[in-house]
Amino acid sequence: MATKRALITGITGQDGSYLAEHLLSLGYEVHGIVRRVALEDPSNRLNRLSGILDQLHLHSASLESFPSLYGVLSEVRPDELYHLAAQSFVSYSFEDSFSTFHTNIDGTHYLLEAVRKLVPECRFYFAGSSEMFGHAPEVPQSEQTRFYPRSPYGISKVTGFDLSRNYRESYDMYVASGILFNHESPRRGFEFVTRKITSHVARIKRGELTKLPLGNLEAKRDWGFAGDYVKAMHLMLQQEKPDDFVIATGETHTVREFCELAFAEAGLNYEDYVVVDPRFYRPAEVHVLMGDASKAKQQFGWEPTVLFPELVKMMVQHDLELFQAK
Ligand code: NAP
Ligand code: F7E
Repeated sequence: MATKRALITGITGQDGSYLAEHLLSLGYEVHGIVRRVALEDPSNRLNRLSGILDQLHLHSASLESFPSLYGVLSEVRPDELYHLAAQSFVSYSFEDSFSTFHTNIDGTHYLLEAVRKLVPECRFYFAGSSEMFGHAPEVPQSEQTRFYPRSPYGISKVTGFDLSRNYRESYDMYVASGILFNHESPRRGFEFVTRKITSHVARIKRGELTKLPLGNLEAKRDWGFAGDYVKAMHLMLQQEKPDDFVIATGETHTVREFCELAFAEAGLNYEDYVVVDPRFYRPAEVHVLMGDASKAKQQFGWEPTVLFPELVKMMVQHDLELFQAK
């Protein structure tokens, strides 16, 4: 069988790096879209890809530019396209909703249109999010749950999801959306709450910091491991027909519980260090997310292998070593 060619947008991010490794392990030829500046500063901006850089084909393009995306697609002509690039930080989307919409909505639209024009048989994955559920009318949330986004980020993902479905239905294209709940790892960005906590634990342990300022400690999230979730992205593009799937662990925990376990993992009591700082509250909060991934389990056998305590432990242990080495 001919080698399959995959193109990943957002390959430098947490998920992009795990997905690239997974696809390489399956024998794919892996291409990635990066911003031009990343190629100028590879040691910093491509650091998540450092172990596999020599096996990748990287192309510079911008989600803000249709011609640049069109150019890469006409050169690569992928069999599968994983569209992961996005302004993914919910807090920032309140500060600059306009650029979030431009990147997340127009960027998705440009890609879908370029695929339709150039490679309509290419299978397309859209990175949807549990933030689309927002103020959800039910717990747990499934593919049937109504969307009620509570941030510009959530709105941008609902629009990307609707665009993706509309291309599937209007042009008979293979477009699948994952509705992924929070997934974390030692490669998570430092501003997201899990990595903020685990990196602070490590720096407090070293005596570099004395406090961890956080916002809403009662928010509940369904946290899984990114390495498990990228496998589901790949499986979604291997089905006979394109469809949308929730990917989640089915458990929910508060930010406070995450703190409790993370500090305990380093032999500390979180109550001695965590302070509530109103600057980290959001104008509108999503209070409870918990996913029902039974459709994915039934259709392609996907299940999480890493649950909450193991995830916290993995991230804390990684950061204790990382900051020890600094
Ligand atoms: P991430 O670590 O923040 O990575 C985002 C990627 O998008 C980076 O490679 C970034 O490139 C790229 N990007 C951002 N703006 C861009 C632009 N204007 N042009 C080109 N590239 C741009 O995110 P992630 O956690 O891997 O998430 C991957 C996708 O899944 C995102 O679409 C996110 O919204 C979605 N998602 C994530 C989760 C989660 O819990 N992680 C859950 C549901 C959905 P630079 O390196 O150059 O900044
Ligand atoms: O916040 C609360 C905050 O920024 C989680 C993205 O990957 O997952 C992610 O979005 C919760 C929220 O992730 C702080 O209010 C408290 O309730 O880690 P987060 P997120 O907003 O859930 C979804 C599924 C995505 O799609 C997104 O791309 O933690 N929280 N105190 C805090 N959050 C942050 N960041 N910082 C705090 O100090």
